[in-house]
Amino acid sequence: MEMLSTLLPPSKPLLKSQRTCHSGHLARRSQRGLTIIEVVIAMPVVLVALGMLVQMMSTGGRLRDAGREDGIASTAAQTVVEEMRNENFGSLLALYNSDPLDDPGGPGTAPGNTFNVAELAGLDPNLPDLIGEVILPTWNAGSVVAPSWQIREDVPNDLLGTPRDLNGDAVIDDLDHSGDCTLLPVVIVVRWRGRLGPREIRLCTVLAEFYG
Ligand SMILES: [Ca+2]
Ligand SMILES: [Ca+2]
Repeated sequence: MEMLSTLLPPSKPLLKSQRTCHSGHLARRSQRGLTIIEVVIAMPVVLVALGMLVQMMSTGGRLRDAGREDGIASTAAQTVVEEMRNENFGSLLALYNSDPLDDPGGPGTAPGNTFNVAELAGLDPNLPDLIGEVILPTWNAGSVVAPSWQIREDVPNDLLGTPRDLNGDAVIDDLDHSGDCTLLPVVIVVRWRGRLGPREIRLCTVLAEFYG
């Protein structure tokens, strides 16, 4: 053993600076490796989070647009009702039916039973411009080419609440009440194709004639 120790020089202990350099190198390698692993693990998470954020922003945008469309449609329907309230009660049938020939101011001068909401009609070029409709408890006693519109109590319509008494005699009959009705149920419908697809709002009300 004495001989071996003589022949083989004793291994030199590492200097402190050498140990520090070696361990620092290992640490940097470890750190670099961990950083790459972390990036690889984090990338899908970041991508999923970004995807969810984009989806949330897109959904939020569609909902905001749909809310704005509903507001436009509601305002348009309410405007038509206000215009009807400002008209002579006895002229409402002629003003808001589909026959332009009986318009009180001359043929084609009345609003009729349809109306346009330009901001909504423009969303889909395939839809007609007239996307609003006025529905009254009417009955055509004439024909398609020569209509004769009446106000009737016996027309079944859930939205209008008919059959119902419209002239205050507590009787529901099948007569024409365009000359003596005191209540006129009205439904305003607006249909359009918006950001969330086909949409529709209905405004149901009852106009009444008041005697001063
Ligand atoms: Ca008319
Ligand atoms: Ca009646």
